[in-house]
Amino acid sequence: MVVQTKKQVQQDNELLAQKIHQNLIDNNIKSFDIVGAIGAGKTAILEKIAEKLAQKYKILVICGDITTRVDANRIEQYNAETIQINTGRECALNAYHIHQIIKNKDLEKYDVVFIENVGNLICPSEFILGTDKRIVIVSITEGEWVIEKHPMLFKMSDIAVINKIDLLERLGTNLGKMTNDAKKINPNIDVITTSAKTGDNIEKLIELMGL
Ligand SMILES: Nc1nc2c(ncn2[C@@H]2O[C@H](COP(=O)(O)OP(=O)(O)OP(=O)(O)O)[C@@H](O)[C@H]2O)c(=O)[nH]1
Ligand SMILES: [Mg+2]
Repeated sequence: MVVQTKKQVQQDNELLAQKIHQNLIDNNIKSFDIVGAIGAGKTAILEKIAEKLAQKYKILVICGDITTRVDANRIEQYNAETIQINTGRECALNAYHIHQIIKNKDLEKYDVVFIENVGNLICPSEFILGTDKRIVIVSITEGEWVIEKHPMLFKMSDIAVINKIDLLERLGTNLGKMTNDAKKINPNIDVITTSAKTGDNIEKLIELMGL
């Protein structure tokens, strides 16, 4: 019997993620994984992105959730191909989940791959997935302390999205603190505020992604 330590599992995950990334690069695919708290607006933002980009690019979206096909069905309405992974009791996707999907796909068909991770700000920090960029999404409804209290994903992300700014006046959340916290944790991170409801700054986010 072989008992793997957590560190070994993460190392194996990293190797597989590197293989996935090379495979995506070899097929000229731009790839992004989206992490963030439950209900922060990951799917809503992907819906908006798919709505704007599905004419221009052939998009594949892989959605991770404990159960259901709700998110994949939502995004599919905007002409992106979707695959839903149900993780059961696992609180994050890992490279093995992505490998299972990618290995059976004709990757030449796609231009962009998005992966929406299971909603939470903790577990996804343990596993990289082999994408070009990681995007972390929080919203102002989670309170201005959410970034300060969950620094891990901000350390390892390229773009931080603060969503639901259409609700700012009503909630009075300290947006400046949230932006400063993200920059303090990771000076290289791009911070952008959005509203998936009104579409505010979605174009700018797409630009930041280089799409
Ligand atoms: N007012 C407002 N509501 C939003 C915005 N973005 C998302 N919502 C709403 O917030 C709720 C959760 O949005 P989702 O897109 O499902 O969030 P999620 O991060 O994908 O959630 P999980 O996949 O369950 O982790 C939905 O009712 C959305 O309509 C926004 O910018 N403004
Ligand atoms: Mg979702």
